[in-house]
Amino acid sequence: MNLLLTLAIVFGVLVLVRIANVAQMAAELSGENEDDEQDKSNKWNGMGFLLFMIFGLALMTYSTIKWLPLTLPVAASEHGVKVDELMDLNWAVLIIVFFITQFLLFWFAYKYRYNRNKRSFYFHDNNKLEAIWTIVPTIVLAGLIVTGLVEWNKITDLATKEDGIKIQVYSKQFDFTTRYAGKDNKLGASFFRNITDANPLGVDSEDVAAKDDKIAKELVMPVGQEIELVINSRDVIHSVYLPHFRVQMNAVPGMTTRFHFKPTVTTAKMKEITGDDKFEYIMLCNKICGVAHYNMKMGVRVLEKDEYTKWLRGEKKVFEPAAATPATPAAPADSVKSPVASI
Ligand SMILES: [Cu+2]
Repeated sequence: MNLLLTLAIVFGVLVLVRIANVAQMAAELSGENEDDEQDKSNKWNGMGFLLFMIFGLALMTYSTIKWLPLTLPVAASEHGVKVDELMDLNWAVLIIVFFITQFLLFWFAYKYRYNRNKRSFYFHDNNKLEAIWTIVPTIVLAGLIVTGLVEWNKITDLATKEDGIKIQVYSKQFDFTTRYAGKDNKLGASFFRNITDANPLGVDSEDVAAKDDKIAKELVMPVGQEIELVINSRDVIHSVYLPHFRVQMNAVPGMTTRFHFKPTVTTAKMKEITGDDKFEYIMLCNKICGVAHYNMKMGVRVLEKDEYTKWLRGEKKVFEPAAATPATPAAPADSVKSPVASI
């Protein structure tokens, strides 16, 4: 079938070439001026450029408008609103420049097609022109970069934000686990050698701060409160990605990364905003971390403060009082079920 198709295409092209040759010979025989032929051909090529431009730009505009509803809804975090503003500004500049340059590209191809009556104007250089096309993009780009950097520094500046509710996001191939700091807002220390089936995060059972730590399989946050995600990985690099909150931070084995932000829209409210009863926030792994990477995700909910407190009360502790007694502190090497070589 493929062979037939290839042969059909090859013969099709050959036929077209023959037809073009015959047309040319016919024109020569009928005594038409070769230059006129050339002019006509150039004109059609120029028109072709214009048609292609109109078709391409119309298609681009149409598909942008058509698929726009599939993009993310309004940002559900305080800094996310700023991120979106910067994104919109960048898009505005890009779209304006895109339309101007595309128009000029195709218009020039049409307007300045070969014409034997016109001679091109030669000049060696033009300082004014060069200054304009150097200075204008420099100012625009510097403006975009500086505003972006200022915002980025605000987002990542943890020094002034030590008041957040601490939630650990622990990543491994191929799932996330969350740990909530409890009343003292201190996460108990953890160490990979402590990892057992009963203690998947390797939390130190001797650490007083760990006593009230709670563990869960979803990320639940109270609305309007500063949240500090404390991010770790057990094996390879993962990435904690919360698209609706415009949050992303790598989870790196052997070190702790953090992200500080404030959720501003509850799940219930976002259902209203999107008009989608089934809407749920989601956390995804955004670093290709292995075969099941595509399925590495966790449900996220943003609740009113009292709902959050109620929910947290119902979750289980890392060390339930009964299970805490037989736990062996400073576990010897033979108790290590999942050694992690990378730390
Ligand atoms: Cu991953």
